[in-house]
Amino acid sequence: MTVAQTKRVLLAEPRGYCAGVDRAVETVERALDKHGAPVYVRKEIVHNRHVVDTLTERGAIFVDETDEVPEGAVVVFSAHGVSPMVHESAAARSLHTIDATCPLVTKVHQEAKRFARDDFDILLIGHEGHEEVEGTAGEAPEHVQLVDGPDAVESVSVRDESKVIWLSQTTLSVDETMETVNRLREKFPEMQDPPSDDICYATQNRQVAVKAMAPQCDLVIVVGSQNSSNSQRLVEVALQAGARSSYLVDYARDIDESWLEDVSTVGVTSGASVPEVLVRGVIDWLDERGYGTVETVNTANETLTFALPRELRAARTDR
Ligand code: 10G
Ligand code: SF4
Repeated sequence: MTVAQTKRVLLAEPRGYCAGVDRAVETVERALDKHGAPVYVRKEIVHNRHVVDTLTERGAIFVDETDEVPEGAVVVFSAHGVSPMVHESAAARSLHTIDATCPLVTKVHQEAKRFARDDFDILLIGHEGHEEVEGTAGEAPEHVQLVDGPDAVESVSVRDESKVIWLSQTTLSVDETMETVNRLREKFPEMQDPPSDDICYATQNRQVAVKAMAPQCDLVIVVGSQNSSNSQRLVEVALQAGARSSYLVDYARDIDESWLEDVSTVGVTSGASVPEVLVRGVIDWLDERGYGTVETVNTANETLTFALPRELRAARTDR
């Protein structure tokens, strides 16, 4: 049978927006409705080019730090969370803050605070420089050490081996994190586990769906931006699970035609910060090139939603 006769697309489910992203994007939209433009947003509300560009067109102004926001203006904190220092500096400038931190990130902040209060050494598994890790570590900088992957374990040292706990960023590779944890436990056998999973349901579900799909795929296209940690992880998971090749693209126009050489099955998925319209664009692009059959690979059904920040809740029911 020739490749032309067997071309098909496998579409991972779940994919795309998680509950925290949905809430964060809507928070900026409702803040614009309520307060009018401009509304300032500290950092990218979520790590997606299209989302940031669309909100910019609507009147959002994205800044790196609160000192770029005029005194008294409205500023939204991104879904990835902020350290207490950021809250303090916003208060010092009398900013009107709206916090779009995902409740599942806030949960990790609470864990960090609690274990710091009990004087534990907290080993925070995550990626150096990522905003979420900066926010979580900022809750207890004197107790938290960042562990950026299995190879970083060697250099970790603690004060008291009987009072050690690991926590993590919410968007990591589940398998790589377990490898890091296993190495940490070899070194610190008494190390405690987090009270509940820090890698969130959405991250886990998207990785499970990719794992189910990847062994059948010659190519897996992950829709997502380069700075999106969870989207990057989906490319790694696809390759580890047996996909012959995998690439991350913001838009269909970023796909290189040469990736389709000798490809019969293309897997498609998207990161937690990616609007479905971008996945549609990829599906249409593939359809135009003969990949017209689309089969869904479903490994979970997601129903979780989060309420908007309190001051914007009325605006949501008014819609
Ligand atoms: O995957 P990361 O953390 O880079 O973020 P994202 O904006 O691409 O996806 C949504 C995830 C978060 C807001 C982090 S909790
Ligand atoms: Fe929340 Fe998970 Fe989405 Fe992050 S990836 S915003 S923790 S649901």
